[in-house]
Amino acid sequence: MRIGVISLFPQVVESVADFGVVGRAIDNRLASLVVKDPRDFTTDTHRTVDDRPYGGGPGMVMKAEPLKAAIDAVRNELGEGTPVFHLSPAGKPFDQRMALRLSALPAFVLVSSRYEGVDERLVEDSIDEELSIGDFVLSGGEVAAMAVIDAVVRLLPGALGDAESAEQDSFMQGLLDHPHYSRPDTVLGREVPAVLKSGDHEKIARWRHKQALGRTLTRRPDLLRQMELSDEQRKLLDEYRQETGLKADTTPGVSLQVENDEQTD
Ligand code: 4F9
Repeated sequence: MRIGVISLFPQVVESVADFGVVGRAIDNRLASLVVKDPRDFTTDTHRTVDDRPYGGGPGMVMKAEPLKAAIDAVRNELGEGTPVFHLSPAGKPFDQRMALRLSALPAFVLVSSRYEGVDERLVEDSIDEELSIGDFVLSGGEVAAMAVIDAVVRLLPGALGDAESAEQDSFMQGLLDHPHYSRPDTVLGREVPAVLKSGDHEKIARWRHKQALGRTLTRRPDLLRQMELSDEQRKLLDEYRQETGLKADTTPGVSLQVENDEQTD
């Protein structure tokens, strides 16, 4: 997989290749990274990449032309039809499903912008899709681009060791992860849940599944609502509610006991 990135801070983006799963994948040639700086594609003596917004207001807007030239240059290396994504808080939410979609591509380009945004005509001309990694504003798109690269590259076959395998990741099942425990038995005055020491693998799997469902119910009811729950999963959730004293009908926006119940936020 070839990944292109457009950024005014190429060293920041290139640092994803220095460590961890992404670094190893790049070392092993499962993925490669090409980073271009729009400032290198300016034609004026001051190498201007931004300008004041038409209509007034605070902040600066990234100029279309240096971005366009940088995108064209990276597309020239990665293939003319390579899709281009712009990281923006106004984008479509980037999630595990989107990560899976991108992991199947031979190449893609991520555009990181700084300042208040980019000239909309560049978006219309050269951006296939805008992606948001969450409902917050960053100082620039670099950290968001690095998050996307990490989420996608770890899905490439061979990127993770056996112990890390991606299919086990909670989001692959649409649920939050269950809690994890390691030695010793008692730490910070708290004991490990007894079931995890029982040696009964079926019971442990059931307990973990229940915790994953329960945590998703309390923390991300929106995720549960998108799921088709099995009878067993409903039973596990009922047990979780009983064990934790959670009342189904007081959970905001969720009533999972009734099938085909109309859901409201
Ligand atoms: C991009 C925030 C993607 C969230 C880009 C400032 C951004 C962002 N997701 N914030 N520039």
